[in-house]
Amino acid sequence: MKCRSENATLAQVDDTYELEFLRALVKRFPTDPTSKHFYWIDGVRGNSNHWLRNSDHASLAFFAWGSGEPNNRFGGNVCLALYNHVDFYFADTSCYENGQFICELSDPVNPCIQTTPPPTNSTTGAWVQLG
Ligand SMILES: [Ca+2]
Repeated sequence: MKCRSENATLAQVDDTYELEFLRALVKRFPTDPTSKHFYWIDGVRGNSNHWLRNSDHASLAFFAWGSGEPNNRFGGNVCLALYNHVDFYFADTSCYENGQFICELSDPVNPCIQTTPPPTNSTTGAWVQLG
């Protein structure tokens, strides 16, 4: 998994503060409104609508679903992402969608984001890696 190679995990979005930090960050990246943009965060669907962390399989407690989500559209929506068509709130989606990975280091003050292309401005406290 992409984050693990950086000694990080997928971003664990545990509260409104982290959510809004990441929403503001991803909104700095170029977005084509006619395309789908997914930013993967830590969460995998267990049974029915029970969501777990990938890392330790703890139950997710914080959700910020976008309008109409989770809808399990076309079935198999077992991955969790911030999605541009719901203003970068949570969406359940197929893990096979083409998305970017938001990684989080164990230091919660310094989350990192891996994506291309880079944001137009660097963000204090964020760390950007191309590739
Ligand atoms: Ca969905």
